[in-house]
Parts: sequence; structure tokens; C-alpha cells
Amino acid sequence: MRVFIGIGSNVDNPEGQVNAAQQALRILPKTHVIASSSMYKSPPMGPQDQPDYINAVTELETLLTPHYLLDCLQQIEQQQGRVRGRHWGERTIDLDLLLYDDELIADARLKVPHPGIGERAFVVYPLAEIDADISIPGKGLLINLLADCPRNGLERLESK
Ligand code: A4P
Ligand code: MG
Repeated sequence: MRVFIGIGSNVDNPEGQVNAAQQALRILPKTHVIASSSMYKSPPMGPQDQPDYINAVTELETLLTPHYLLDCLQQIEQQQGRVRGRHWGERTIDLDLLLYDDELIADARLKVPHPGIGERAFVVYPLAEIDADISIPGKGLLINLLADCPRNGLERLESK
């Protein structure tokens, strides 16, 4: 299955946190990392009294089921000291399951495509860097979402 993971961090060395999460994704069972976007910096969505975020998107090929993969992502968040605080607040690491093949999932634990995927510059631009031809179940072509999504201060960083 073709899967995209959104990675975000804004405390405790965010670039190091994103790198560490990508390393952890590399060693998941039955999974290969296919591609990663550049890292992007952006002002916080949500409470403004928190540091800027570093975000990236990683593409995986995996045989893991969506819910098992979510377990794995949450385990990686735990390993990296994620503490759940206020909604949309600061975090050492956040791993979101953005897309799982062409599946639509909406249960108590898991919503795929990730809600808000189309409105968030820090998701849409890195996704398009990996593959501009993606189509998002229920939302249409990524390229059309991109056209309607202002950058909101999103900046691509030079090195990965
Ligand atoms: N969950 C449901 N669907 C998914 C999915 N597709 N991927 C459930 C991951 N988790 C999913 O997540 C809460 C619950 O969502 C999980 O237990 C899982 O069962 P969480 O990570 O604990 O909560 P959260 O991340 O604080 O809430 P939320 O609403 O998911 O926040 P977001 O949407 O992740 O946004 N600004 C910038 N510039 N960049 C950012 O990356 N991130 C956030 C957090 C705020 N502002 C930001 C950024
Ligand atoms: Mg999250």
C-alpha cells in the first residue's frame, strides 16, 4: 500500500526530531521508505504563543494495516517523548497518517485522509514535492488543492 505520513515538531530541536522519526519509520516491519520531502518551516497553526514548526512528509510502501500503522506511529511519538498537551499546541513530534492508498476511513480512532489535509500548507506543499499527481480520496486532485492553498508563511528549507 502507498502511504504518506505527515511529520511535525516545534520543540526540543525540531529538525532533529523529524530526522529521528524518519529513522524510526525506516525500521518499521513490512515497510519501505520510498521518498521524503524537504523540511519546511511555518508559523504555528493554532495558538500563536508557540515556536514555529518544522514539517515534512514521508512516503512509505507498507503491508501494515492502517490501524496497526497508527499504533506504530503513536509508539514512535512515545519514544520521542511526546506529551499530549493543549489542542494544536506545541509538541516534540506529531505523526499523522495522511493517506493510505485510496482508502477512506472514519472510525473513532482513525480518519483517513487526515482531516484538514487540503487546507494545510505544511501538508499540501511537501506532498506535492513528492508527487504533484496524487489524488486525495473525497477531495480530488492535489494540484487543485494546492492552487487554493496560500503558503501562509511556509518556507522550504535548503537541506533535507
Ligand atoms: N487520529 C485520527 N485520525 C488520525 C490520523 N489520520 N493520523 C486520532 C493520526 N492520528 C489520527 O491525535 C489525536 C488522535 O487523533 C489520535 O489519538 C488518533 O487516534 P493527537 O496527535 O494526539 O492530537 P493532536 O495532533 O494534538 O490533534 P490534531 O487535531 O490531530 O492536531 P493536528 O491536526 O495534528 O495539528 N502548525 C504548523 N505550522 N505545523 C504543524 O504541524 N500541527 C498542529 C497539530 C498544530 N499546528 C501546527 C502543526
Ligand atoms: Mg496528530
